[in-house]
Amino acid sequence: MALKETLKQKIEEHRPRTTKLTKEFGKVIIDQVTIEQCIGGARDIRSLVTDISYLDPQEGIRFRGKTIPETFAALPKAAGSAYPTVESFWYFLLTGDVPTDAQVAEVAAEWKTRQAVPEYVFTAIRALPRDSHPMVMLSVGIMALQKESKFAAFYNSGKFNKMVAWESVYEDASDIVARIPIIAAFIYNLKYKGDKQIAIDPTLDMGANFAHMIGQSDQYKDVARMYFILHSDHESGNVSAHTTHLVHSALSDPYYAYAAGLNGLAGPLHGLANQEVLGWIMEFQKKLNGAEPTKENVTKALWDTLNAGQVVPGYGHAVLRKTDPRYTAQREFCLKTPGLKDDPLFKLVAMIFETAPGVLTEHGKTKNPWPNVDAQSGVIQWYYGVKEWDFYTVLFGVGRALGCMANITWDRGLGYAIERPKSVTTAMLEKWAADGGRQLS
Ligand code: NMX
Ligand code: MLT
Repeated sequence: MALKETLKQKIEEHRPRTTKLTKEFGKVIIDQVTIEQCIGGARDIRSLVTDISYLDPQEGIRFRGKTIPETFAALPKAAGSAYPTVESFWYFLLTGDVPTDAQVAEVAAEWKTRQAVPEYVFTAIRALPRDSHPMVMLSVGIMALQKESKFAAFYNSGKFNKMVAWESVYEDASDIVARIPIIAAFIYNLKYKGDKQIAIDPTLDMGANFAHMIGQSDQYKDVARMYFILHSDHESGNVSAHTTHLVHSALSDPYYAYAAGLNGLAGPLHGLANQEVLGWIMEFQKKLNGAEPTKENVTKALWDTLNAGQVVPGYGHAVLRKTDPRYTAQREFCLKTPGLKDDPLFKLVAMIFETAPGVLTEHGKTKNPWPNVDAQSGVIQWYYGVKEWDFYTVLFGVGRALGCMANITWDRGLGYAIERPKSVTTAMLEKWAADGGRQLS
């Protein structure tokens, strides 16, 4: 069965579960909210539902119930590669099923029919100053594509129907995931390669074609596949996924929603941390002035950052309390890649990994002194020659589209409501504080 038919069946089978929960068990309490959470970024409040991925603080992410190694092991691989195609992962994220080779081939063929980007999108990006941040360019590219939205057209057709609205979200979602790597490659070539563009190779899978379009080596094809899969989804409370979900909950179409998500991803505490990590490392190397990095000088650099009131980029997490398995997956990739494991930058990142958790623990503020995904990702890009580190968040944004688009397809399938949490005033909090706590009604 084709992906959309399978999805239709799954959504229809799932709907009664959601209806039963809201109708029969809607008043069951699953959490309570403290003043600290209310002021402190809604940390840990259980108020979102997704079955696409789940983040355990100790274990890290599971996609559709599978850890990262289980996901990589289970999915069909790209020809001649140890890594799955992004197309197979998309099928898996949407349906929870490991696709057959034939099902993957269908997705790949479908993406090829969707991936042509209209010229006006490139014209809009070219109109920006060349020194605009590449995340601005990506966001503008996605917004420019909005006029293509099938969901918006369906809404405006006068025939809008909640039960089938997910189908046009699926169409937009599929167009976005097929086109975003093309836009990203265009931005890369525009900004850093004098606008020398490389045409799509229609014989290649998504990751391999991206490598080809940015003029990369064959080895980079696996880097792209691994990178896009690892960055795809981190349950739905992170800034980019939550923003996409929130904006789409107003029935803004997937283009509006994902451009908003990308704008959140561009924050230095979120996706932009990958650019910050490389910036931090380069600054540190400059200060070393040719000397070898040691535990002592890395410790000093970490303290200099902390004493200047800055965060150590790539460390800490709002949910995780252990080393991010996405960090580990990339570290293992480095360790098994001849050349990369002996690369001076990898060695420095490994030294920071040895040093930073102790320094952050001594500093005593962060609840999680361990590295997150961003601490390791830039080193791999750098090694393969993608040295323009302000581009790294764009790579994150290409991967994150998979998770955000799968989530909002299901949001519409299950008819999730417009999101609208309740505000309180400071005076109310002060009154509840003085009363020694408010009884939940
Ligand atoms: N370096 C220095 N201080 C830190 C760090 C860090 N890496 N992480 C947290 N803290 C501080 C934090 O600023 C806060 O200080 P204050 O009380 O003065 O406001 C205190 O520790 C408690 O914060 P936590 O509760 O541990 O972390 P929170 O959930 O608020 O924030 C992050 C999570 C990820 C925003 C935070 O750890 C951070 O800023 N890390 C560095 C940036 C980064 O790597 N972001 C990428 C996250 C992954 N991603 O790709 O999105
Ligand atoms: C992410 O991948 O979105 C980040 O790790 C941040 C998060 O989960 O909050």
